[in-house]
Amino acid sequence: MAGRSDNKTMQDWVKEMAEMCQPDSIYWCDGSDEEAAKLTKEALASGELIELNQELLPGCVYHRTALNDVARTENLTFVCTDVKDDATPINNWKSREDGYAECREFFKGSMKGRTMYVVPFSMGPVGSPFAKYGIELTDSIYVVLNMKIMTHMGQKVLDAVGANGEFTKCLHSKAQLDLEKRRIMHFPEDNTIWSVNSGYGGNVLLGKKCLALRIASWLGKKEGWMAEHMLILGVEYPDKHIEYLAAAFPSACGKTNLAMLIPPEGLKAKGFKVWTVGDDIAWLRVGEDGRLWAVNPEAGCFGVAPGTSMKTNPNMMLAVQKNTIFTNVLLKDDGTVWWEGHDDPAPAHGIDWTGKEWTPDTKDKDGKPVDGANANSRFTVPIKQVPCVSSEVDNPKGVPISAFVFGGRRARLAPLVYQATDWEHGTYVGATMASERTAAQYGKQGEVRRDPMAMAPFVGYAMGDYFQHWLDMGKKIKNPPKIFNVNWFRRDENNKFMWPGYGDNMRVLEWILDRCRGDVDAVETPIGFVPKESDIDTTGLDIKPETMKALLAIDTKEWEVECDGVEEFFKSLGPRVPKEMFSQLEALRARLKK
Ligand code: GTP
Ligand code: SPV
Ligand code: MN
Repeated sequence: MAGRSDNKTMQDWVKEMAEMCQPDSIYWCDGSDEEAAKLTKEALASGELIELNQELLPGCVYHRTALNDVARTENLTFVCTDVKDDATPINNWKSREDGYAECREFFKGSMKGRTMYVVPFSMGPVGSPFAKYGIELTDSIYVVLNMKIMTHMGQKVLDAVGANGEFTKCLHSKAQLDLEKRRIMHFPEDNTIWSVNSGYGGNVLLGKKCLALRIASWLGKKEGWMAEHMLILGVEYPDKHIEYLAAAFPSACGKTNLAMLIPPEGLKAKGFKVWTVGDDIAWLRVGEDGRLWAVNPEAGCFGVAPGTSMKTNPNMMLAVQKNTIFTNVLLKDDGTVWWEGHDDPAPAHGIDWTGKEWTPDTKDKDGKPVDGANANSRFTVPIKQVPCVSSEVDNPKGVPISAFVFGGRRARLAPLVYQATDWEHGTYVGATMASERTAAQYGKQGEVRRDPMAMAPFVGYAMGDYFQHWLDMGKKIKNPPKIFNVNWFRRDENNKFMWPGYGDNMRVLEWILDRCRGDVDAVETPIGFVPKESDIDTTGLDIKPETMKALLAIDTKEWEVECDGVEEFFKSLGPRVPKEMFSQLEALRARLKK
C-alpha cells in the first residue's frame, strides 16, 4: 500500500509544498480500492462524508460543501503569465510573481492538523499518446475520492511518469474555505495550478477544468491540437455504422444529457442508438487520415443532479445507483437522495443541502419555496457505469469526428438548428455563441453573456489567439467536421420551452448526421443552412406545424441587432481577434440586408 515514485523532481516539489502548507503527515496514494475504502471510513468518521443507505445505494456517499462554495468562482480564477496580453481580456490576470506571492500567504500553514494526499492522475488513458499526467496535492479526502472516479489515478501514473517524465504540478488546500482568500490560479508557463480556500468541484478537481481545459488549451495552441468543452457521442445507424460528433454547450446547458440520450420510439424502431464517449471535455488531434480524432480525457462524470430523471436521462439515473458521490442534493430520511426534477415526488421530510430540516412546504423569509437540492448539486460517477458507454471510451486513438455542434440557452433568436457554410464560418458561429447564465457559475442567473465555443471560462490564453488557433486548425484538417449550431431552449410568449428537448434532440442529430453524409437537402438562409420542416422527423411528437415553423424561423431584424452585439464583443477582445472574424461579420450583415 501507498504509492512510490523515484522521480527526484517530484519528491523535491512535494517536500517544498509541504514545507509551505505544513501538513501533519504526507500520504502518497496508490489508487487502490482498499485505499479508497480506508479513506472513506476516515471521512465518514470525521463528518466530511455521510454514508448513504448501502442496501439501496451500495458504495454511495454524500457530501455537503460550505454554503459559500457551491459553484465555480470565475471572478477568483486567474491565468498568470509574464505578458498580460497573452491571457486577457476574458481571463483575470496576474503576473507569475504576484500570483505566487499572493497565494503563498494563503497556503502557509493551511494544512496544519491535516494530511497532505499526493494524488497521481492521468487525463486520458495511461500510455495513450494523448495522455497528460498530473500530481494533485490536497488536504481533502473528498477531492481524493472524486479524483479516483474522474481520472485514471494511482501507482500506474507514477510508473508512467517514471524518474524523468513530465507532470502538471497541482496544489490544492481547502484551507479555511475563506471566500476572501479563495483563488484558482493557473501558471501555464510553469505547468502549475494552485487552488486554495475552496472545496467545490470545478475549483478543486484540478484535472478537470484547470488542467484538461485551461492548461491543455495552452498546450494545444503550442503543439497544434485542441482542448474543448465538448461532449463526444456516437450515433449508431440502422446499418450498424457509427458516426461520432462533439458538441460544445456552456455549463449546465445539456452536454451530459445529450451525450447519453435515448432516441424516441420511432427512431429507436428505425434502429438508431447513441453511445457515450464523453460528457464534458474533448481533446482533438488530426489523424493520419486527415480527419479530426477525439478522446475524452476524463474517466467519470461530474453531472448536474436537478432535472435528472428516468424521463430525461434514464442512462444517468441507472448509472448513479452505486459507487457514486452525491454533493449538495437533498438527503432523505431513508438514507437515499432526492433533487428537484427527480422521478419520485418530494419526500415529506429530509435534510436539505444546507444541512437544515426540509419539507415541501419550507419557505424562505420572503415566503418563497426553498429547494431541497442546490441548483448546482452534482453526482460523481464512473463513466463505465453509464449503460450506453461506448466501447471506444478507452481507445487511446480516440474516435473520428464528423460534426461539431455548438449551442446555448437562448430564449429567442437562434433557431433549433442551422449549419455553417464552411470551417471559417463555423468558427465565427462558435466565436459568437451566447447563453443565459446558469447555476454552474456565480453571477446573475439568466443574463445572456457571450461564451465563445462554451470556452469563455476555460481558455487558458487570449481569446483572439484562440479564434486564430481554430482558423489554423481548419487549414490542417483535410476532412474537417461540419459545423452546426443548436438551441433546445427557445421559449414562446408564455415563457415555455418550444422544443421538448432531451431524447427528442435525436431528431435534430439525425438531420445533422444526414447532412454530414450528404443524405439530405437544406434551405439556404443568411445565417447558414436550415432544415426543411419536413426533414426533421417529428413522428410521434405532439408539436404543432406552426411551432416547428417558428423554431426554424430566422428574424432578420433580430439578427441585425445581434450583429451589433457581436461587433461590440469582438472589439472588446482587443487587437488579437483575427480579421477573418470581422469579414465574416460583414458578410453576414450583407446577406441579412439582401
Ligand atoms: P456541465 O456539467 O455544467 O458542463 O453541464 P452540462 O452541459 O453537462 O448540462 P446537463 O446535461 O447536466 O444539463 C443541465 C440542465 O439542463 C439539467 O437540469 C438538465 O435537465 C437540463 N437540460 C438538459 N438538456 C435539456 C434539453 O434538451 N431541454 C431542456 N429544456 N433542458 C435540458
Ligand atoms: C461546468 O461547470 O462546466 C462543469 C462542472 O462541468 S465543474 O467541474 O464545476 O466545472
Ligand atoms: Mn462542464
